[in-house]
Amino acid sequence: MRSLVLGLALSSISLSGVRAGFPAKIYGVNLGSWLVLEPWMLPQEWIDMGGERCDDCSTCIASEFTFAQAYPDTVDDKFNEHWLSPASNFNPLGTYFAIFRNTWFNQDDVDKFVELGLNTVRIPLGYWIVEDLVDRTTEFYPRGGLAQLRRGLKQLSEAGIVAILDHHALPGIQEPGQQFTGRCTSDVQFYTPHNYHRALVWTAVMTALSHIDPAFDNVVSIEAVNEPIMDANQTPGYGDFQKNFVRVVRAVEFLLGLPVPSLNLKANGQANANATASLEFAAQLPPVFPPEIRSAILDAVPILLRIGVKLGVDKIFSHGPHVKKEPLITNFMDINWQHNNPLTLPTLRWDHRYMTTISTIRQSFGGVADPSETAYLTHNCNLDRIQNDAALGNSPLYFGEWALPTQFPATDEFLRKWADAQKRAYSMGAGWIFWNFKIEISDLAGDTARQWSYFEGVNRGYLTKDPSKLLDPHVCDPYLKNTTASA
Ligand SMILES: *[C@@H]1O[C@H](CO)[C@@H](O)[C@H](O)[C@H]1NC(C)=O
Ligand SMILES: CC(=O)N[C@H]1CO[C@H](CO)[C@@H](O)[C@@H]1O
Repeated sequence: MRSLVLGLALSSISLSGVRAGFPAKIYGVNLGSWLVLEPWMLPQEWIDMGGERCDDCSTCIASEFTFAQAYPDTVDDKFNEHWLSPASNFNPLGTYFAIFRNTWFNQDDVDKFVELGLNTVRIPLGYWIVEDLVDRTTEFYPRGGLAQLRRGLKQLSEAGIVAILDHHALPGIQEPGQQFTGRCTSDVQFYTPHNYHRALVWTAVMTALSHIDPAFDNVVSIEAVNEPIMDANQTPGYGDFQKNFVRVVRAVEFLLGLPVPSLNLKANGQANANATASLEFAAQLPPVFPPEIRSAILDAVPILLRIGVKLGVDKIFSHGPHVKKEPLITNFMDINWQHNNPLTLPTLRWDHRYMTTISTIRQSFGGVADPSETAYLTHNCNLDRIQNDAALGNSPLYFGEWALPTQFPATDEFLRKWADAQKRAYSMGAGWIFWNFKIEISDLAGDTARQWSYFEGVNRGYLTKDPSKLLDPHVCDPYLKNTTASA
């Protein structure tokens, strides 16, 4: 379970003057292991599907890639069952067949989010959800995820919950030996022109769908890259990729008819009722958008047209007006995620109006605090991450992944305190998103859910039913370092 050192990831968001659809305070959960499956979170279902367990996840069927490679004929059906198929799920009365209730993400979960006052979800996605980007001679992934994403977004939207599309698993793999990249391998190829290009095409497709497809109405933000390698010396070109990510988002929006005030671009008069035809004007984008941006958008057009046909929604592309909402909020790991001179946001001044931050951090708890209750609480009660990031322009900022794992056996009493201390700290920023909404409850999973599942944390009383509340608002009083400003 090496993935358990995942720890805590920080993300920061950039706002476009107004909060384009984000709640005033983000209280959310990740929909982890839904469209990017990490077997450690549902070990029994994974075995039942035909997967395997091994210490080094590159040596057995322990990721989506190796699964799809091993079961080319059944992989799509198996994953569709995991995702939950709407076609087979609803009977004519619109109620559920009980048999499908145990699939990973369904209406019961959405209802629970509402009951628990959650207002945001972060949805980890693989590049393979845009199926045309997959080179099927060397890359193996299930098909059908996009229909599920649309189905889930609609359910969330009806519940008033906004969504972040998180590019969690990148083409070429962005980090070695991790299930969350979709393939456990030491062969990391994301940081290459070919794969940066594919990630930009993905971004263009997702940006266009976010504005055009009514199913994407509650999408407020797209995250560029989840958890790149932390040593910036090993990620050549990643800074430029992040700039290009913003440029692609803004260029697509401009072509669809939105102004880009920071670039002095007024609403585009050439945008017309045919969205894909509008995007084909990418060839004539102003010079502030380099050739790479134009080619990414032009490559996205036929993909969008095929998506429309395949999902039977091609009419969405020809019924304008298409831009119904604020510009998307571009979302990055914060600057402190990487070391060795990572790109800092100030180099992106040209788009400052829309993007105020890049953010990055991995905090495996061992590196930050000694394995003791006091050290953990002292650390979180005096967390200076938000101020440190703000000093580097990485503000506003939300905490994109957090949970309750410990490097020592934790008592219930400690978990209550530690959940409170974390929520207290993270709420001083733009808010927080827990990893994960659920974890499988099974013998094989053992007690993983106790420290990694939001639902289970609430059940066991570590987390309050109202996310804005703490069990003990004074949890930090004994731990505050009185030299630092306390809140
Ligand atoms: C819209 O434009 C695309 C080209 O991007 C074209 O293939 C399609 O036929 C057009 N649709 C309509 C309804 O005109
Ligand atoms: C670490 C420390 O000295 N904390 C103290 C800060 O102040 C509060 C209230 O005055 C004390 O209760 C803490 O012990």
